[in-house]
Amino acid sequence: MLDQTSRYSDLSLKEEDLIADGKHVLAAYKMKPADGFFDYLGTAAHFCAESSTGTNVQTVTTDDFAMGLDAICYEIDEENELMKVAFPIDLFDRNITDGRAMVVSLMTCMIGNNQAMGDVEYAKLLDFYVPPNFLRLFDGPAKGIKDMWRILGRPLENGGMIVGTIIKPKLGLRPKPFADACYQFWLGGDFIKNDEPQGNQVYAPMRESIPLIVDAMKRAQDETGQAKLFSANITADDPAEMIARGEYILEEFGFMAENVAFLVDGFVGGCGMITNARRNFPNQFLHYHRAGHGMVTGEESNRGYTALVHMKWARMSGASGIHTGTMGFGKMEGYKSDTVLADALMHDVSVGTHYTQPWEGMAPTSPIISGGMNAVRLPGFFENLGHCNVIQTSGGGALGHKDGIADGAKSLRQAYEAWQQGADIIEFAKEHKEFAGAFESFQSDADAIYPGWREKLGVHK
Ligand code: CAP
Ligand code: MG
Repeated sequence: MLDQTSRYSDLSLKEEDLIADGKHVLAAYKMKPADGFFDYLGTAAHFCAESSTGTNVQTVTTDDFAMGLDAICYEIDEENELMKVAFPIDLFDRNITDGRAMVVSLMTCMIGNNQAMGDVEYAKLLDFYVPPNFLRLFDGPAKGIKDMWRILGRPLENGGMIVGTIIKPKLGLRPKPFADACYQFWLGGDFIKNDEPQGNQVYAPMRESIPLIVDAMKRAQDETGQAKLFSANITADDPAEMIARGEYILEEFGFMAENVAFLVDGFVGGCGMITNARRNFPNQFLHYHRAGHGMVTGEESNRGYTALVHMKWARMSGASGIHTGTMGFGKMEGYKSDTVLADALMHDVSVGTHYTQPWEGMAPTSPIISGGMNAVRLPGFFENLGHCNVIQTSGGGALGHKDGIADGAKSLRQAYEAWQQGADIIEFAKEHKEFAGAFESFQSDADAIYPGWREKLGVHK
């Protein structure tokens, strides 16, 4: 196989110069060469060829102009299996409709054919940097958590936790019991989402479910005097189906259209599905569910990309909110260091694992914290994250509360309020029965996090 080191690597390049120049997307990979082919730099060079202008042999058609678009390996640290690549931004595809850039083209080059090369044992995209002049060509979010705070009458800065749930069972609930559960949750909570597989199943046709959900929302708003929010799943293979679902849902919500977000299963659906929703329904909060991401983002996966990369792509594609995980406090894999994910989504300059990214005013994407959470687990989560400006959804953590769904919702809000106030959690629980009820409902969590809680709360069973 052709050794392409001289053409596709240049270790004299300086990262700060590449950033100052503003003409390259920079990418850090964890990479291990397969045995029997090239040395580390040679493998990195071949990886760059396959990710930009080359293949495994020299082609007669390549001219100087094409070579100017070569992706270049500019740094390696073999001992730490690290390589860094500079991709000229002119490699990437642009819309003929409006000249804007597209995430799918970044993915095709940065984690496309290079993911299964015979001479590369593995390569995983760890982090990337986009120069501001290129970043502004991506849509970015149209709506965000601030729009939810505005609807809920909260402060538009630090408006705090959106108290949410996912109506369980994940599948199998027919329209009336589904809507009844919604009403109950909305008596104490703010936000309800479809679970990611729920849509238009034969036992719960959307045309039956949505009108009942709208009615439940109206009754809960009347009962509580507070606005309520729903995230309806419009995920579908066919863009026309997605648009038909979105239009139908907006028609049914009518003057409450601002109260409905659109849920899209963006990992399995792909970035095109996110853009279809983002560009056809720019007035709706775009809720990105990431089910399936674990196949590439998991720590044990040495291929694909990290959750950090996933979050950055989601913000660039225009997600208003994306599931960010529970940073080790819930049921899914996660790490306390995952706060870097929230940073990449929310801030105007985010410090990643390998690059600091200026977002130059691109709207933030709200972290959606979900997966095995409940009122007992929440204070520890907030302590680690350092704030509560997130959308939080607890399915089992609300619908599994011993005193019912409304009390489950109230327990979540009380957990948030307790942390916000810096209160002693057990003392706060003594004064708030729904919160105390969560300790009794999720006793193994309470035992693990607050040993001795039974005596302190006077619970004897
Ligand atoms: C949470 C959830 C979400 C997970 C996805 C579930 O339900 O509805 O899909 O949060 O994980 O089905 O597990 P529970 P992530 O609250 O009952 O666990 O948010 O990490 O993408
Ligand atoms: Mg789910």
